Amino acid sequence: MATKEEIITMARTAIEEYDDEMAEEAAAEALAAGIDPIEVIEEGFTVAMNAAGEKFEAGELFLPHLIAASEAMTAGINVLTPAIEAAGEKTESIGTVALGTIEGDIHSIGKDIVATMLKIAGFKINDLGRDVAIASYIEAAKDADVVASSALMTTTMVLQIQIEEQLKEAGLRDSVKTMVGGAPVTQDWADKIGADIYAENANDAVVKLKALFA
Ligand code: HCB
Repeated sequence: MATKEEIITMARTAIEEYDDEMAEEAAAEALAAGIDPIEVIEEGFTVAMNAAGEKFEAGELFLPHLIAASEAMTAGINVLTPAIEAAGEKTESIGTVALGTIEGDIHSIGKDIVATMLKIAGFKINDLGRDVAIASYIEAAKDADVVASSALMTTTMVLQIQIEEQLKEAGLRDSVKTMVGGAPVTQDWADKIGADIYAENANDAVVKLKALFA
């Protein structure tokens, strides 16, 4: 049976070689070997995906490469998700989180991982999808305890301010907590716009939201 290091390497190679089948195989081998699926996602797929993003920025890769890499990552995650959900705690709902990728932004992989992890931690998820209009977050806030946005681009993260402002205008800001995340988002940014929580990754989102509702 392959070792953890070999499986993590295979997961990275699958992204580097845009190989959906290899990504599925790495995921299946990880499950068979009893390796934490989250570790495979974070140490394997995500590391290689971020490297692809850097190469894209440097002009060494082009959009079709990013699309192919993200398809491979999604294929691998699809194999892991049922196991992650099955291993999850079956608790009463702690609270409802309305979560979406912000207007103008179609990056959904990270948002989906956050949704899965929060779900297994006992939160009810209202997945708003991607390219979510600010008005849709405000509407969803009426039935949520947390409004969470994901932004992967510097050009779209600025719209997270709009969520704060429009929640205030609708008189809803005091009845919900807001969470922001996504690669360019930082704690400084969250503080600047007045978001309640910044989560660096899915695990951080779980820890911080659980603490909030403890
Ligand atoms: Co895309 N892209 N992309 N992309 N893309 C980025 C984001 C760049 C940084 C790449 C680069 O230039 N270095 C860049 C943005 C630059 C900027 O800031 N302005 C970029 C660009 C420019 C673009 C296009 C504009 C390219 C083009 O068309 N010319 C285009 C966007 C079109 C649009 O949105 N309107 C585009 C398209 C794509 C795809 C379709 C090929 C693909 C997305 C597929 C999909 O999501 N279904 C893609 C990908 C995959 C990336 C990179 C390579 C990886 C993103 C990713 O999935 N990471 C990314 C490079 C990078 O981010 N370093 C690149 C892995 C996940 C697990 O990490 O950070 O998303 P995550 O999520 C974490 C974490 O942030 C946190 O938890 C997650 C799990 O741990 N988190 C939250 C996330 N959301 C949260 C919300 C919360 O409330 C709390 C925590």
